[in-house]
Amino acid sequence: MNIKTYLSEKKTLVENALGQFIPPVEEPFTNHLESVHYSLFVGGKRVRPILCLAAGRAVSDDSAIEEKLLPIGCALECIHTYSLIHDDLPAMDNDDLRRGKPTNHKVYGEAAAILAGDGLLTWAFDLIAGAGDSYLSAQQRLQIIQIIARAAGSLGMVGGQALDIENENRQFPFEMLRTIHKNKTGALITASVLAGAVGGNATASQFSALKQYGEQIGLAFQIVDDLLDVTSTTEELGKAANSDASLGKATYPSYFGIDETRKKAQEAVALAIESLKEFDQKAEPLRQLADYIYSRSN
Ligand code: GRG
Repeated sequence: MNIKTYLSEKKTLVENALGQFIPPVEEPFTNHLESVHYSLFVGGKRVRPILCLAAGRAVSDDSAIEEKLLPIGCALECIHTYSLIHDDLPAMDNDDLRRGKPTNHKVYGEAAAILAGDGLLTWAFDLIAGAGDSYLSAQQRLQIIQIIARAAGSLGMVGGQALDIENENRQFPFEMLRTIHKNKTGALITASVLAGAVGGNATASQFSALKQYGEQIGLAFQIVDDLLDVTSTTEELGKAANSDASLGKATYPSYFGIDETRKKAQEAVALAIESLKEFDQKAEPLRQLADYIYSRSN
């Protein structure tokens, strides 16, 4: 399989589903919904939904499994987009550019940006709960809600973001950086894989292998993000380059230098692929996604 074609097909699938599942821009909430649509449809690689679909396919013989997982994938993208909108706010990273376009608060103002994030976060759980039984059983939806809520909340992404902000301009042991990355970025990526695993009826041993896979690609994803911040341009990234240093944030390259950091990302990718050794060819997209995460350019 060709990973570029795979990614582009799945991205289209996810974006069509987002168009179907997200409330249209209509009265009386026109302005609010316009700001929600702006950030959701302005671009993005859709990595989390694609991981969810690929994990479901890796464990399921149901050829319609990806379609059944679309509401979950879209919910993950809503949560991810909310986190980016809030992360860009002046009270957080204060960024002007995201996904190659002005950030939500630059276009709609801070209050509207906060509310766009709030709306997306809440809508995500409506989407999962409301995916009918023809998609997933009530038991599966409940389990998926818990996996995603835990990963997105105070013991996951929100907690990681809090630690990240508290520790700006501070020296701290590497272990703290690991904890920040694991929660801020890794938790939602791992949850994306696990939500797909639950939807695809993974066995206990498949679930635990996919957990390891998710943790390693989550780590690789953030290490590569740290690397791209120092090696790419703002144009290539679609967001400000060198923002970590200007915000006084510690990163993998600031502890290990660029070459050693690259090795660490490669090691994480290798461990992710290794954790899929018991899986058949249906896991090929997951294997190639791990490589893609290492080689991505934005
Ligand atoms: C505000 C609660 C809250 C959390 C914010 C996601 C996040 C936590 C902060 C974003 C800061 C950042 C750049 C993290 C590095 C990894 C990351 C999440 C990058 C952006 O994700 P991509 O590359 O973005 O998947 P696209 O635009 O492709 O969806």
